[in-house]
Amino acid sequence: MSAFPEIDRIPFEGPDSKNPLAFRHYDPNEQVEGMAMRDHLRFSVVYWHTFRGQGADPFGPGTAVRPWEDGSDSVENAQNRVRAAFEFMEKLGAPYYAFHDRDVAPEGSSLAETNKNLDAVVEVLGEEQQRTGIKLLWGTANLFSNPRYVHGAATSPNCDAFAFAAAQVKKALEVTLSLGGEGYTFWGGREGYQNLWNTNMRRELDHLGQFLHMAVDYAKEIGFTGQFYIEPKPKEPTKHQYDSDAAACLNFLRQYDLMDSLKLNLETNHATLAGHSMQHEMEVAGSSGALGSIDANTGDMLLGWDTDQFPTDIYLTTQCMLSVLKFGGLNPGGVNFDAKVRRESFEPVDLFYAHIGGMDAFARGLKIAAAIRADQRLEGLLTGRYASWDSGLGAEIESGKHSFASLEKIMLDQGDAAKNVSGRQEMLENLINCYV
Ligand code: XLS
Ligand code: NI
Ligand code: NI
Repeated sequence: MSAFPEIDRIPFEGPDSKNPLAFRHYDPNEQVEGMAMRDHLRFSVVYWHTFRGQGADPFGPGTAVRPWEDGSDSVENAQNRVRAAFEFMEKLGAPYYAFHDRDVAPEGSSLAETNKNLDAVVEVLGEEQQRTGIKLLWGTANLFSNPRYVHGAATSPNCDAFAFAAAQVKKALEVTLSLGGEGYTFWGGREGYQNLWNTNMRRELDHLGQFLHMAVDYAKEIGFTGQFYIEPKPKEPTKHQYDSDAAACLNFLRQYDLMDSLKLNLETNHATLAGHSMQHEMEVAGSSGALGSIDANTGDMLLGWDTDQFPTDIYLTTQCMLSVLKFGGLNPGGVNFDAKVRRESFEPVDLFYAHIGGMDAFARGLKIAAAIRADQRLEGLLTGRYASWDSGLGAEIESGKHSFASLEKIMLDQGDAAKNVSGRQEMLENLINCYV
């Protein structure tokens, strides 16, 4: 039985198409900088929002109309949902998906029963992957919904919560491996604090470091070679999440000797909640060789919480794709739509409109970014700005030939620094707008 009987495979129809169920910019086979768009963008659909989101908010229950659901929390319903999800992804033409363990299968009354439920659904996930060729971008474990994690998982004051989380991640890693997952993500969930009076921060951070080392060790043990990611977010659900932004995550990874094992999975709405732009976060991660994957979405500047909307802003996607190209691409990461349709967009077809819009916005951003790079004007201006470091004194300093004393001598002789050149911000902003 089809879950989306009225919808065919979404075609690419080009920029002039008026068909709302067609791509106008995402042509998976189009070559950009010598590689197919499909391989640059590596689009991924998230299971939690797209197949578990009901549209509930603090003021009212879910509104989503999902005819394939039987309303129960049974394994059978979960298995049928998998078939609906793969029909959706296949019709959309998304090559990847991502899920939390608890998105796909219901929890049982014990860990053993929960694992059994998960296995039963994972079997269908495997079958559907086989049937469609759709792959798992990354897996993850939900270490935040169950009340046992009320005070956190790896950072809980209750060592049993830590132990249960360890068991859960162990299983999630096994499942990710069995499905050929290309990565595994740690988003902090409730790893943070609401109040410092009841928090031993140092101890909690040490535990988190230990937890991640256990994950890395277990991955080695079972032969999981996928990429691990840590996903920054500054707040929600806790007041302060430990993985608050890219810089905080990098500091944590360095402190606990995990830089070689994890990269960052950056999410746009989390960047803005942290008071940064996504471009800032991408530059911070990329500059440390830690740009892993992106959770593509957008917030609403007038609301100020994690609204996880689908990205449609071409300026934003252009910035993202400029950074992606600059730092050598996302593979094995991808553009993962950690985004949800609005509560008011409750029909199944809205899931298509939302993803088509996001994919087209990123495809356009990719094409614009490639045009900016091909033109080399931006690059030329940037190179020129640092020209003083390319020869003479600058080159000598960079190569370590100088000290405070030798530089003092030079400046005493010279009397003053050479004149500065304008930063030309407005000119550069205008330049970018020539391509957008
Ligand atoms: C929540 C996070 C979450 C992660 C996966 O804000 O974005 O959805 O991506 O656990
Ligand atoms: Ni996310
Ligand atoms: Ni989010």
